[in-house]
Amino acid sequence: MNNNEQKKMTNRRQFLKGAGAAALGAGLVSRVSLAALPESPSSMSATMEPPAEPTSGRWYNPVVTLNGWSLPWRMKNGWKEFHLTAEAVEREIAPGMTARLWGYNGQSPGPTIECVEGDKVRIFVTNRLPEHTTVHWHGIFLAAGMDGVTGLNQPGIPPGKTFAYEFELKQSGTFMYHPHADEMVQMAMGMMGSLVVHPKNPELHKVDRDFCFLMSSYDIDPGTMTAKVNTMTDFNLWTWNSRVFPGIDHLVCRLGDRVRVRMGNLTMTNHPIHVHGLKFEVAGTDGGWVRPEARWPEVTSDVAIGQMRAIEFDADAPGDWAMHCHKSHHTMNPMGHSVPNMIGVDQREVQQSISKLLPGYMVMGERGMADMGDMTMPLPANTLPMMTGEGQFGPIEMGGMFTVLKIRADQKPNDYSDPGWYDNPEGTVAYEVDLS
Ligand SMILES: [Cu+2]
Repeated sequence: MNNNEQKKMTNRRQFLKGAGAAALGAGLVSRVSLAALPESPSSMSATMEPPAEPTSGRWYNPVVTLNGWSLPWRMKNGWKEFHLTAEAVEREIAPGMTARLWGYNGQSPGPTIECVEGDKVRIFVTNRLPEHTTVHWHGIFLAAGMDGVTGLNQPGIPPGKTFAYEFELKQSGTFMYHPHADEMVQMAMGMMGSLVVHPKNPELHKVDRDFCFLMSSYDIDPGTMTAKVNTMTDFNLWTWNSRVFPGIDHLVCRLGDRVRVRMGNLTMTNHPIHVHGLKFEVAGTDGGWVRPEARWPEVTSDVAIGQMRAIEFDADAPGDWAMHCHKSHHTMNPMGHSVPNMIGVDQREVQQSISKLLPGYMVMGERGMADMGDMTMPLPANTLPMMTGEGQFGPIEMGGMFTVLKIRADQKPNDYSDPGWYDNPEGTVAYEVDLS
């Protein structure tokens, strides 16, 4: 054995001893039996799981993942053990459209991982994808060998294999996990999840409701199910937790609640997130908590690519309030983006001639495009109209990154169920002026 070979062997041995991700090869798994791994539970549903109280380990105030859930763990010799499985999934983007994506444990995004500052966590990652993958723990302070960049920090996890990541949490805040392997493909296919580290003292940064979601974008042609992975700019689905309006959970709050919304951006552009009806402050980033004296009031916060923002507000205004990305193309769904601007063009003659060839043909856009909000235009299978959703006063004419913040005086603590539309007190709704 020459020097170089010896060095390689030593490195390999040190690697297996624990400085780097511990490789559990197929042989090893069969020797120790699969029972050595914690369960890797799976969910097929896009229904919000109510906040999951911790069943073991340190107590914390759990988060609520929009259209999602938190991953259970087991305690083993002082370690909190989680098990992620990277795999192909089907995700309902909104009723009427399902996408074939990649994700974790049956879902895109994967389940939220919740732990507590000071926890020692061991996260097993089993790869059921057709290519190698890794997991990067975005924002977490850890040993370089646990950081998950293929080639730089570890070899990729080959298909069929399981690796373990181990770290002790030295911080609290809002983070995320995603692959650092064939990233363009794996993130365009929906591989990501939220990672929340709660403060060791549950009284610190305490809120009444703590929501979280990740932003991702997809390019899925109407009538198809699989995301195109080479798209650079022209995405047609702008999602929160791989859902679009009207499929995104409403943020239901009780009047007077202190509310946190944690959001991360893994799309290829920035998203100015705007909340109506009240003001908020950025209380945390993926670098940690913002000191109270360094916060300022806002109603829109730009979340740049690769950033996380935790905004906090007092839910002091009862009502139904829009919460959305302020880029108007990001509150639209796929169908209809190729319609030319026909505002002011008299299309009656055209309609007559085309109707002879295509009975039922209908011109669009003469008065703007709002008509599309209540149009029952036949759509190709498995896609969504550009503008959709129905409110108490008619079509909401939105899609994409849009949902409703519902603040109610009579909402029970810890009740996240939909209270229905706001009953506006008499005399508080914009009204038509009688000019007769
Ligand atoms: Cu946006």
